[in-house]
Amino acid sequence: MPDQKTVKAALTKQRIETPSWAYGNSGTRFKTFLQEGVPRDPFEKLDDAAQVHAFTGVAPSVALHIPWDRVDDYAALRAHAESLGLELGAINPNTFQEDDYKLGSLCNPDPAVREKAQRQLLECVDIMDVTGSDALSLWFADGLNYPGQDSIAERQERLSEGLRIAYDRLGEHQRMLLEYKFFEPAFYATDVPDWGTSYAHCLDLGERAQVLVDTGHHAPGTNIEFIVAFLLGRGRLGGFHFNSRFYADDDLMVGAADPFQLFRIMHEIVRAGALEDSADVAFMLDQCHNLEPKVPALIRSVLNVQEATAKALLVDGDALARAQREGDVLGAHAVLMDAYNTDVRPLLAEVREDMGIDPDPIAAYQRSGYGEKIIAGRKEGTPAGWEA
Ligand code: PSV
Ligand code: MN
Repeated sequence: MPDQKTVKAALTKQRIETPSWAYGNSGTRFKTFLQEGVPRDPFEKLDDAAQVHAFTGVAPSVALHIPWDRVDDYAALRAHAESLGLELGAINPNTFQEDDYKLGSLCNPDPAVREKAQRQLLECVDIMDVTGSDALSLWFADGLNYPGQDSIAERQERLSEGLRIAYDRLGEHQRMLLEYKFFEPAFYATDVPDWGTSYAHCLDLGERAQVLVDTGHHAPGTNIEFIVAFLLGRGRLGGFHFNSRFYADDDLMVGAADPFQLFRIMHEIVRAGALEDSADVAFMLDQCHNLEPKVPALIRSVLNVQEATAKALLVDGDALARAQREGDVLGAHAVLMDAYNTDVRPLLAEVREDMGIDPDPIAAYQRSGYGEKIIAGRKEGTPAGWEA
């Protein structure tokens, strides 16, 4: 059995990045529901993120989305993050909310639009230089709604060209993450629809290009842990966007829809030693909280990732390997299920006590009065959100 000390040490060192956009207003295709107390700018998003970190102890970095988080002075934003004990994480260029991008960004048939998108990626690398972020995290809404609308093959060439320009601009300690999504907003063909397409582009680009797995971006029934295991084996798993889905890209709190899937993913991570910092796998959340209050929802998500991780760490690797070698199908499955069925909440409570934080982060947050404080203090101004 894995010893408790090792398991606890791994849980203490785990890092989960929260997305700036999860603190702002968001919505469904039909409506953006406004919440009270929502941050009005990226600085206030960081204030909220600091709460998630304060109560969980494992969420010290925040991903930014540009232009949603555009500021005049990124050094000041970085300084604000550092004053809160935070770091600025992955930079995500948004090339999907301008009219120019109606027919795509890097894959657009119009060279002027492609150039505009390329410039936007380069601007994001400039921002990374100031914020100290190590990852340029790319997702493209590019795709087609109708057969014949554009050339699928030529769009791949345009994509290669645009990615190459951004990749070549990266500094030595920076990397590119390429996220895929099987549909939406395009319905007939998406330009980076799956991990295979992303992987192929990453191979072309070079070692510092890696695949980003957003757990909501697969067809129903896809075996995501297979993808994770494969990419880990090739050194090309750059990170995750964790969230839950019941139907499409639902962006619900991770671990809400299928905690067993999350455990299976974390099992592959632990097996490959990829929890270690040196593995450079970024564990990021990518969620929208439309009904539930945002800060406690993010805390809940962090706890869900921790629980799945703790269970994965409890898998008896020796017993599993033995059963697998002997072809003991039921025995091997039982080893995995024993770990999954363990109630890890007491163990995590101990980990938190050892870290000097409250064993029940959600209750502690609710007691803190922060939720009431932001509702009272952020009455004026425009709340941050998808349209901002
Ligand atoms: C797209 O659905 C996505 O998963 C990408 O990561 C975006 O950057 C993010 O959601 C926010 O729109
Ligand atoms: Mn995502």
